[in-house]
Amino acid sequence: MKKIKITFLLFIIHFSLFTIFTGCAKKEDTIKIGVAGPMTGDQAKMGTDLKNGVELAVMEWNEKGGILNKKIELLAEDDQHDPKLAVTVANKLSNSNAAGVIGHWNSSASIPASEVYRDRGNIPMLTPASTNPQLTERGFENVFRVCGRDDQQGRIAAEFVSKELKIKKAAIIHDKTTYGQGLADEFKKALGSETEVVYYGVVIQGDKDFRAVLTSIKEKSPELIYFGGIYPEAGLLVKQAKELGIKAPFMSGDGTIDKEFIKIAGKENAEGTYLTFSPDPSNIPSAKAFLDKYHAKYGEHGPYSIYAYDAANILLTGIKNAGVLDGKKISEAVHNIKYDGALGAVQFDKKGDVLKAPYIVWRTKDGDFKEYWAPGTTNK
Ligand code: ABU
Repeated sequence: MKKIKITFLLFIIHFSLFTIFTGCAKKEDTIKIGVAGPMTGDQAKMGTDLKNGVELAVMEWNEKGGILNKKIELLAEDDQHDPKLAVTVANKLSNSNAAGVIGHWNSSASIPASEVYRDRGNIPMLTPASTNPQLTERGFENVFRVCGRDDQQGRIAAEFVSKELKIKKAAIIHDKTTYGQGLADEFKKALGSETEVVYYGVVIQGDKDFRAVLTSIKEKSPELIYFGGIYPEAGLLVKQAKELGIKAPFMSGDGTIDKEFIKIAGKENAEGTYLTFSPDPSNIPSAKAFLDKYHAKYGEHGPYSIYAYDAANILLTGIKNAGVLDGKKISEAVHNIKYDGALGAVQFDKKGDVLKAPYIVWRTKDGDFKEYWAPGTTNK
């Protein structure tokens, strides 16, 4: 009887170990990468653009056989642009053995999430969109930014306002987020002495009624209103400013340059808004194949779809070059890449920032965004 019991016990142990090992082996049949951003909520359009760009890159790699003889599996996570949720998402992706992550979209999510990825094995994190300088100023070896920085775009916005528009009185508002406040402050810092800041104030992200702030701004008669923030609030600010009879043009940054902004503001109200962003990819020959594929599969691209696509391709090339699923080694490989992507040549400096990040000024016209001004040029 005792012998039967021992045999039965051994069988159970053997069966459990077999299940565990085959289960693990099954999980390791793929190489996982994460994509994280605001997939639901008021900024869901940005998360979706991000996911689509990454998904397209993963599909192309899988069609060519994957990496290291394995298919790539994409894990999409929603941080709802919430810093605490971003940490939860980062832990979840780390627990799932993601070899790298494309994301997050918001600087306020990317900064806390990057600490998790670093602490969980230097998992490389490539953000296509987070522009706050602090992200790469901390010297993390696993953090990369495929886009530019707010000190760069704030400077270009300020040069345009002071030197090109020759604005004498400007109002500045921001949404109190890492990105919004950071950008507004970079803009303020870079303004020439010829432009006086007659109002500096805040709005709360998620609020819907900005009439009190706008009424205070109107009393100061600024010639331009600069907003550091994202399109849901930017759209309402522009709409309500027009309703209050404010004639001063609006200016904002890359967080506002999406058709959702025009939808929320209303086509007529949005007309003449200035925005800083990188040049139009439709004029970049290397972007054509990506844009054609993206449009056929998902419809119109968003501002950061192409950045997400290039970021995913760089990460996957890094994994291939490293030859192992080790965060430190993949991060090192990404640092060494000179990538020729849809956006052109991409290479990182020691901090993980791109070597080149051109910003220009766009302007809304006829319900769309048009390139308007580049540093060193004039529209007069
Ligand atoms: N740079 C656009 C908005 C995303 C962020 O940096 O928070």
